[in-house]
Amino acid sequence: MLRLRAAGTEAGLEAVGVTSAEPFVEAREAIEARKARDFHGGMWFTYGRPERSTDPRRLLPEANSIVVGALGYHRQTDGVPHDGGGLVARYAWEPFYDQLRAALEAMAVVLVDEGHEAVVVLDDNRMVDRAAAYRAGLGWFAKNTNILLGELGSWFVLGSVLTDAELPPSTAPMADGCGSCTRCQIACPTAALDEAGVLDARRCLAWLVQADGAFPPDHRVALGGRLYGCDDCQSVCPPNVKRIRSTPSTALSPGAVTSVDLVGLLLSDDDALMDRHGSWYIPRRRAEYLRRNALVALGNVGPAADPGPRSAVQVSLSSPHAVVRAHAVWAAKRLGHDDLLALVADDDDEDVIDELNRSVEPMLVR
Ligand code: B12
Repeated sequence: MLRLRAAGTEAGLEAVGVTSAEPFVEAREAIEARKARDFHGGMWFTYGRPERSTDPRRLLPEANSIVVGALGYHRQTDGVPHDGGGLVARYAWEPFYDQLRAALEAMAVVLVDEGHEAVVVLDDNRMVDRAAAYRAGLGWFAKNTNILLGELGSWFVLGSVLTDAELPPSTAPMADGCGSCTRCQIACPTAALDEAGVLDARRCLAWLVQADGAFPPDHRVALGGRLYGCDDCQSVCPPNVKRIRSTPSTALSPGAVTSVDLVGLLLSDDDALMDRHGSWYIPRRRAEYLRRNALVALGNVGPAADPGPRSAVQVSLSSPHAVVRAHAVWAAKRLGHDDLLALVADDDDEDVIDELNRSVEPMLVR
């Protein structure tokens, strides 16, 4: 176990724990309960086949143990230029899942060397990562549903190595430490966490940027300048705030993407967009959904008086994709460029017509 842990920590893991390969009964119940209340908002992931995602032995029938690892992704942002709007959530700034996979593989190698089977799994529809981390004693389920590693905070991605080795489980799950704190619930821009520990994905901006179809009109203004993901429920969490103040964070890697120039994105061609951002969850792997998100963000941050946002909206109004034209109508109205709507006056797509008829609160001119 010492060799195993050392392999993981040398490869960058900040915490390693072990649990049995028994099914995650509570996670299955939680998934079913959320589906019954429609809280999954059309998500599939682990919700698609909960009987599989909550039973590790569906992945490795001989599994006896799960070794769980956590890789920290908080990075220093002092002096990082902010590039024209489109905010990217921290977990997507760098390929942290690749770094996590490499660290888990380093532990798998140790197990295989000792004659065991080992299967690495992370951020995969076939396994509930948080439930494994919780049972392996890495942290508790915070009210924002993230696994909070005590004073280390929650800026961690999680993954596992399933193995037939019989490893001694770590200590019991960590006791709840949120107490009476409700900061994450209050900070959520769309009240998606009104019930502690239960996320209503229909309102969660992190899901809405990944979901298919129109961006829900009621949550467009709340999206602000976000392009991908949302960090609000973690940014306000006291252990996260404290850790950032007291521990110097790792520097950002060259090539990290913390924000994306929205105008540049909207003026790029689809191939360039997918080349740059293809590792993100983009609905149906189609660039028009990235444009949709960018148009909502642009409608919120503008600046309305600048020629760049105006020409990005103008180009988008002529898109062959109705979802892009429809959201460009919204952005044009938000930025006060109603004169551009003449470009879609004869559009016969229902969604575009609906947007033309929708009343939109103009953005305050800055
Ligand atoms: C689907 C999914 C999403 C969905 C839904 C998230 C959700 N809360 O269910 C969306 C797209 C919204 C999303 C967003 C994010 N995600 Co996500 N996501 C997943 C995925 C693929 C499955 C999660 C899942 O199974 N949910 C099902 C529900 C039922 O699980 P749960 O919320 O954990 O449920 C437990 C708690 O609710 C608890 N519980 C039940 N009742 C109560 C009551 C109280 C009072 C409390 C405290 C707890 C509690 O028990 C439940 C069962 O175990 C995992 C990867 C994986 N394969 O596991 C990543 C994962 C959960 N996501 C991750 C990340 C980083 C994020 C974001 C931070 C990214 C971002 N910045 O935008 C946000 C965080 C939003 C949030 N507050 O959850 C990490 C979380 C790491 C961590 N420290 O916890 C994971 C584990 C990916 C990874 N491998 O690292 N995600």
